[in-house]
Amino acid sequence: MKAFLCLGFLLCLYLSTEAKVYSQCELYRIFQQTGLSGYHGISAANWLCLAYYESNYNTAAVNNNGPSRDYGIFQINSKWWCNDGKTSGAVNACHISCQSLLNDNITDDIECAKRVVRDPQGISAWVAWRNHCKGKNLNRFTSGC
Ligand SMILES: [Ca+2]
Repeated sequence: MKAFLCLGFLLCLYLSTEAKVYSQCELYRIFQQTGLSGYHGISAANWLCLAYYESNYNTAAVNNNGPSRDYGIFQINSKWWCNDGKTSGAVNACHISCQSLLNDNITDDIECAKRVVRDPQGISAWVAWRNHCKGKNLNRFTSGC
């Protein structure tokens, strides 16, 4: 029992030290470097707006929506895209563990986001994008970076 508690504590410590809240300009640079900016015709400002309203740029963000959960800065869903081992009928189209969407390395998150927008729904798959970013002036997301 002691060993389990210790393992649990270390795991929490590991996960909490690995998570990160990015700044807008830091994310902007990473989006440029990884080719997310402009991917599928979607500008950096749109990606930043999406990530802001989905997670506040916090990689540790998890939201439980009942049958499935959303993970990381892009709030990627366990029903379709990642595997959290507790979502029935999960597809895991990105072939990744949902836990890997919570650490400070967002390379895999970006690859998965690219996969999401290649689907017919495109960026409209993200409710926060539809509600807060679609058709809006998004200059404030990239100005000053
Ligand atoms: Ca990651």
